[in-house]
Parts: sequence; C-alpha cells; structure tokens
Amino acid sequence: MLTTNFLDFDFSNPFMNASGVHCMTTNELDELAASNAGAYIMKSATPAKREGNPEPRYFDVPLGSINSMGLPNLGFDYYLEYALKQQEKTSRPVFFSVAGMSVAENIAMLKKIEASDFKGVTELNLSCPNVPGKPQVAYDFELTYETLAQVFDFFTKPLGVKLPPYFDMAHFDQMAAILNKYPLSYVNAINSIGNGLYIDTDSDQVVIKPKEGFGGIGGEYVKPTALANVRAFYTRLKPEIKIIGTGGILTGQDAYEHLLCGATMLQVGTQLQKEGPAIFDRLQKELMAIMEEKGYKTIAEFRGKLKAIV
Ligand code: HRO
Repeated sequence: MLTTNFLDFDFSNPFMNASGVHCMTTNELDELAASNAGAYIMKSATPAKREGNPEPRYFDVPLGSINSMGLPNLGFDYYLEYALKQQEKTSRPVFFSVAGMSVAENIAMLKKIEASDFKGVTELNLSCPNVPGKPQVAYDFELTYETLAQVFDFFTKPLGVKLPPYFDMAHFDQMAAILNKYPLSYVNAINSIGNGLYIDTDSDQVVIKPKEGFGGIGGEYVKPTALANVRAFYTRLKPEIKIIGTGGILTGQDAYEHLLCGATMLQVGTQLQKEGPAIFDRLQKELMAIMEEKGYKTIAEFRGKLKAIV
C-alpha cells in the first residue's frame, strides 16, 4: 500500500512530477491530473508570462539531462485560475510553485495566494539556477532568512521551499537552523545541480544555447547528492517540516532509497520528461515489489530508517 499522508492530505501514492516537467500548460497539467501520480505541481510562476531562455535549452543525455529553461511560464494568474478550477473538481490538492525574480515579486504572489480561495500547497522556489544575473536565492543564507521572515509575516497556508543541493556539512547545519525558525510545512530537496556543462565531441560544442552551455543537471548524475540532501535535512529539521525527495528517481529502487532517507513525497523530473506520465504506473509497481520482498505493508514502516554503520 503506497498511500501517503502529507500535510494532512491523503494521497494514493507519493509520486509527483518535479516542477518544470510536463506542467507548463493546462493540457500538460490535465494529463498529470489524469495520470496515476499521487499529486502534481505546476511550473514555477512569475508575476507575468515569460518566454524564458533561447532554444535549445533542454537536452537529454544518457545519464540525465541538462537544462537552462530560464523560467518560461504562462504567468501567475494562469496557474491560479487553473488551480482554483481543479480544486472544484477534486479534493486532491494542487501544488502551486512560485519563483519571483525578487523578494518583492515573491511576496506579491504569495499575498495573492493568501487572499485567494486556493486550498492547496504552495512551494516557494528558492533555487532556479538558470536566470542570467540572478543567483540562486538559497545559496545566500541571509537573503533566505530575510525572505522567509517577510513571508511568514502574513502567509498562513501550507508552504514549502524548493532548495538547491548543498555540498558541505556546515551548509546543511546553517540552512537547517534557518528553516527551523519558521513554520514551514516542507522542504523539497533538491533542484537541479546548477551550472553543469555537457559537451558533444562530434561537434566540439555545448548542447544548450543559454549561458554558453551551462545548465542545471538532473537524472542519474544527481541521485547521491539528492539522497544526501534529503537525509541531511531529515535528520536536522524539526519533525513538523516534511521532506519531498527529488533527484535521480528513475526506478522503484531509487524511490525506496529516497524514502529510506526520510522523504515523504517523491518528485520525478528528468525521467518523466523521457518517459511521459505512464512512468507513474511503473514506479509504483517497482516500489510495491521491493516492499513486498522486504515484508513492508506501508511506507511508514521504513521511512527515514536508513541505518548507519556502528
Ligand atoms: O526554468 C528553469 O530554468 C528551471 C527552474 Cl525555474 C528550476 O527551478 N530548476 C531548473 O532546473 N530549471
């Protein structure tokens, strides 16, 4: 049984898309809604519609993907309208993702969500690696602290943050200490590993156009980093702050590992882009098979129970 309770909502299973993949248009969102994903999240929104970076800006590679989309999206109002319509049809909450270009833009969008009838979950994306001239917010610890202070002055609905990967124990400690000061509902770890470079040696060229080929890396490449971030935050955050595990989930085995590290929900980006929404059926079958073999009936029996070597 894969049923998962997350923020007092019940989902049939923990699998979701990662924001950015298969979720920009209402057509794509309808396909996710009709799929066997437990839940789905919309593309990160900015106040106004954005074209994003020049193409090619997404490239599949054997071990993952590289992207520099640059936050193309249809604008905040488009996603709010969709979410409000969806919540009339089903009790399953929609996840809204917000990624302003500044603190002021984030606050303005969150104020609109707070004032609206939106009943779902909101994710504040503090980790887009691809907007030229805009560093990833959550690598600036002071700015992250200040942003959350302003947000929680008024925001009362369930809110999570999407984090970039961290690579140093001191950074896990410092970021967890900041997050623990706020009534956050969850942390989503990780966004793509920012500013990698993939090269095609047939042409001696980079494979995406923006930023001279630099882009966010996803897929198999990132799983060990994702697992470490899930584990590091699971062991450092207060128990009220849940974890969404994102990064390197291609199989039920990968999902199992994220759950063992402490994730509650699981998001799939690169592999969803490769396979389409039918992937959610396969992942559930594979995860169920592992649980059966190990004698687990529910995810709660093993979530977070990764063992150290003593
Ligand atoms: O649109 C993007 O370029 C993008 C975003 Cl916002 C993000 O959060 N993560 C990513 O890999 N690409």
